[in-house]
Amino acid sequence: MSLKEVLEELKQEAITKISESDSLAQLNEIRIQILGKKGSMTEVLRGMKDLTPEMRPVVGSLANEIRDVLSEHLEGKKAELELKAMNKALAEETIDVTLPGKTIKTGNSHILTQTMQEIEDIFLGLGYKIVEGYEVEQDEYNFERMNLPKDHPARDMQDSFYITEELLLRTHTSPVQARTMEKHDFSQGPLRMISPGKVFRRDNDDATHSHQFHQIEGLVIDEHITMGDLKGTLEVLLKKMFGEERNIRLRPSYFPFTEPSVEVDISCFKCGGKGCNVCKHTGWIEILGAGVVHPRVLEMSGIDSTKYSGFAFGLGPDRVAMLRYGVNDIRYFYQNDVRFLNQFNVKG
Ligand code: FA5
Repeated sequence: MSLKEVLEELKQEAITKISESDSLAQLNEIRIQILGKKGSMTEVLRGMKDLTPEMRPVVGSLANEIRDVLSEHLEGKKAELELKAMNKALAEETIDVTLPGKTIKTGNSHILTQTMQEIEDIFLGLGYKIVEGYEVEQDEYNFERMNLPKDHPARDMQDSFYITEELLLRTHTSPVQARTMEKHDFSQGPLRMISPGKVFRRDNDDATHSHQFHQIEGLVIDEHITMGDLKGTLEVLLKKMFGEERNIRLRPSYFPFTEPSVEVDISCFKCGGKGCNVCKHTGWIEILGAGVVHPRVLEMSGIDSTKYSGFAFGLGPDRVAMLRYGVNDIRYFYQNDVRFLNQFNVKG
């Protein structure tokens, strides 16, 4: 067989091998076998030295031609196999976008936050502003300006955590009254505010007492404000919170910063007033302390008590939430047990 014929045969064989190969690795193997340094093509071309000088360029150019043809076939097959591999991978990695996704647990507001926000919304609707106070408060504002001078016996009802003699964790939200009153400009209209926040007392923790709890202070100051305005406002609040059919009752009480002072009860929402374990068989549930602002409190904050009067109240949202949701121990609110807290996940 002449060298030319050998080359032609090699070409045909190589083309068949290339077209039959079914992986990139195999194709690479074939390329080395034919065109590599020790490949069959190189082997054949070594025989060129035995050719006549006239035949050498003829066979040489044929060899180049064959090399080009085979390179083309190799490239073509390579592209074909790469495409096949990519399509296979795409088919295997297909994502079904209709499958349900992983649900992410987002948590929810604490039930006390939800309760306070609900109360805030009611008062915003009545035209009140929301004021924030300081949790670390001066004795001056927590007690003195609330008409509780040093050595006043009523200070015993609200024993505090002192940081220094003059600095303490506030025992109620009432100091926000003084801080707001002293800044208020009556030429801009009456003062109507609520102030929600944390308060602290040296109470022994039990089912209805916590050393840290919440209060929402309310204060309205204008000309001619009376106890009637207080009653009407609280009626709106408590009916919205506990139901339209609730009645409210004011009982005389004592706070140094209000005169007269009252405790406010609502008719029991469980038994409707007949008497049950929730209302301790009285038909009524105590919900907040309130009263007409003491003239001395107004004067100490620079307000003319002969012209202006006002009402104030202090509500315990922890107790409101306990009553509304039948929680029988206030400490559950502060134990961060998700089994308890998740019950109030409004998002479900
Ligand atoms: C006061 O703190 C007054 N500053 C409220 C007030 C404001 C009266 C304005 C008049 C005018 P009292 O100590 O009663 O009042 O507390 C008010 C409410 O806070 C109570 O009705 C109760 O709901 C809640 N509370 C009091 N102590 C605790 C406690 N240890 N744990 C949980 N809630 C409490």
